[in-house]
Order: sequence, then structure tokens, then C-alpha cells
Amino acid sequence: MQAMTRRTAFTSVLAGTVLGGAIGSSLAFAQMSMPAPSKRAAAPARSRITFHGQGFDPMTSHIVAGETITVASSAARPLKLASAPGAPEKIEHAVAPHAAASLKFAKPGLYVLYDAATTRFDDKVGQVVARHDAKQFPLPAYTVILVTTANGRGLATTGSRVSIPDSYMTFEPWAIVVNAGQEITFVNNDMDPHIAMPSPEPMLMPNPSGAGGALSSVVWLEKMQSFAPIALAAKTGKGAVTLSQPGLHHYYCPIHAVYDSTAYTFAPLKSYGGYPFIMDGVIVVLPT
Ligand SMILES: [Cu+2]
Repeated sequence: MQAMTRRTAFTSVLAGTVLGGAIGSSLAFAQMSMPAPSKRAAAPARSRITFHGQGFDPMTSHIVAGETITVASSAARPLKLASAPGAPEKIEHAVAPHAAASLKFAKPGLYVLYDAATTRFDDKVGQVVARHDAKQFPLPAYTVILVTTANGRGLATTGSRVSIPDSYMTFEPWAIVVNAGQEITFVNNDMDPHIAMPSPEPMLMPNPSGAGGALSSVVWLEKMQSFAPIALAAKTGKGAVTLSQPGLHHYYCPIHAVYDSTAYTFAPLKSYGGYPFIMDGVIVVLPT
């Protein structure tokens, strides 16, 4: 299967790209914040993402501003990389079949990258969703990259409350940024029960050999230790969690979405009021 092929060599590599061309602001940023790296905030470096034709592996990465991520494609068709609104710098980058692109992230922030050929950003819900005209519908192709300063910071905190509306059945807002040790609350305003639990993606897709294996283990452990499933009863069921591990936490509702390990992405379950939106969300935890 083409989608399962893990390429170890590229047939071609596109030249490195400095995003946004904002060299001036990058330099200014480098001068203003170069504190000593903190062990607690050490990012599990995921410097390589593979696009398999339907989805990306891994679906979450955490790098330090100024670092480069290689997006390699094992797909037979072109990848149209695009960034969702809210990213500090806009990304639009085509990656040819079996080629790779180097993306340099100059500014801290949360970057949701998706394949614009099959996936779009929905303003109303604030997250990506599969395009109805895509062959792979209802599977969206997306990957989330957290870019922080060397000490794990560089993002402004948001509110710490996540709610499930009774209309769309998604987690709202899709992304929050909190401090380590800060309580995050969930409120379910929907008629159906929901669950918030860590994404199984790193567990299902380990890379057992080489340096990547060790990195996968770090991510796996981080995810496993992040939090226990939170059951949210119908009509105003509440839950709370406090995360101590800085970094990017991806969670989902296992009642209404499932990770598809052959497609490398999540699938929404039918008969779901929020269909085809994936009932997932991310929590960025900043070190204190
Ligand atoms: Cu749900």
C-alpha cells in the first residue's frame, strides 16, 4: 500500500523556506528572548512529518522557534499544505509526490497545517473538516505544530474553559493555552454524553527503530501520563483536569471519533450531530 510506505530517502527535496519572509522580526525575536532552556519544558523534537496521502504522521509536533520541520510526502498526488487562521505566519506550500519540503518556523504559536486538496477550515466551528468533494471524505488531513521559545513559552494564555455546544457537538474553543497546574474545565451543553481523553495516535503509530523510536516513546509517555478520560454527562455534565506536563496535548471524544491507523487521521462517526467535524481539541500547556 502506497499510504503505508515509510520512505527513508527522498527523490527530491525542495529548498528550505523561511516562512513569511519576516527576517527582521525573527532577528528581533531572537534578541529579545533567549533564556536558558529549562529541562521541564524540553520539547520532544519532532522534526519530520510524513504525509501518507490521507493523513499526516505524527499528528502533533512540538519544536522551538527557528527550527525546521521536514514535511515528506509518500503520496502519489501533490500535497497542498495550508495553515489554518490563527497561525502566527501564513503557510501555503505545494509538495510534489514523493518529495519533501523544509519549513522553518520563526515565530512561536500554534500552527494547524492541512491538505487544502481534501480539507478546509471552517470559520463557524473553528477547526478543519474534510471537504465534501474529496475522495477521502469524511477524513480530514491535518497536523498540529506547536512552536515555542526554548523555555516552552511564547504563546499568550487563553481561557481555560471548554464547552460542548448543543448544536455542533464539538469542543469549543478547539484550542486553548493554559499554564501548567491551571485547572481546565469542561462543560457539556449537549443532549448526548461525551468523553474527553488523550489522542491515541502516538500509541498506535510508534516508530520502534532509530532515534525516532526514542522520540515516539517520549511522546507516548507524555500522552499516557497527561490525563485520564473525562466523562461528561448529557446536559451540563462537568469535568475538570489539571495538566502539569508542558507541551501540546491532543484529545478527542471516543464516542464520536475514531483514529484510523491506516489513513493516519481521525474519522468522525456517523449519526453524530457534529458530523463530519472531528470531535477533538488541543491544549497547550506552558511551563510555570
Ligand atoms: Cu462526543
